[in-house]
Amino acid sequence: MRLFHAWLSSASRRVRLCLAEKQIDYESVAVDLGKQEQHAPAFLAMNPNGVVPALEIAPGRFLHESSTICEFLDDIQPTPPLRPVDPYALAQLRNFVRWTDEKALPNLLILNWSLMLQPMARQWSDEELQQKIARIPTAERREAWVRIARQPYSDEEKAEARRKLLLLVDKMEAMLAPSAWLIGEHYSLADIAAVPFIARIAEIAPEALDASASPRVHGWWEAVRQRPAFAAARLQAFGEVLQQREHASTAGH
Ligand SMILES: N[C@@H](CCC(=O)N[C@@H](CS)C(=O)NCC(=O)O)C(=O)O
Repeated sequence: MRLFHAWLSSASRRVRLCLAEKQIDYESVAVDLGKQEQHAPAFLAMNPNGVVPALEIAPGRFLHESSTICEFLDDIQPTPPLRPVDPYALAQLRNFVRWTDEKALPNLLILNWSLMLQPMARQWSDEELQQKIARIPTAERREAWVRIARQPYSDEEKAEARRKLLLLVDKMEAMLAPSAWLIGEHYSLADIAAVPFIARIAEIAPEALDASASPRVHGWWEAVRQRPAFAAARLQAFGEVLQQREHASTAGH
């Protein structure tokens, strides 16, 4: 298999975590989101939405949507199982994953893009921007790129995005009352879906994960970080990556 992904992307991280839990070997192909490699025709042939990740499961056969990819991986490699057998618990798992996609990701996007993409996108000329936008296949992402290039999110908007992202912690605190994991007794795709978001919250709002503020999520996060798959998935801190980039650009001058 070949995984086309970005190291800092939450959806990519989700798939890397799943591949690591399953101990499935794969070739890693990094896609540079800043250079819009995800909008190139060759990438759109793998994922028509123009976003990472895309997984090549056999020569010329591709899958997209991180939640779909994870369920596919759980089907083809059943051990360790990452979904409950009980249909009701499975439906709950899917609703939670959908919640992270629909409610948490858009808010994380505002924060991450402001940090990683806006400094570069604001420098594009109108002509460059038009050319780049023309390659983006979805209206939603065309708007997101125009927004980040021309109308940066205000501090109020970022604070609101942060507040909404943190609702995930409250949701998880409630879900973790009966067990150490989000759905049922075992680590599952629900936990995997949450990990990239909590990893980011650990950087931008660590106090939200304190034992005093959210004791169950605190314990969950400790347990997650002890899993060998967590290390294998390489969720490097944004701060570290930014520092490395800074260092590389000053070293080049
Ligand atoms: N629902 C998709 C979301 C994928 C997604 O939004 N990927 C982001 C990174 S986390 C991306 O590729 N952004 C670049 C862009 O929109 O141009 C999934 O779960 O696979």
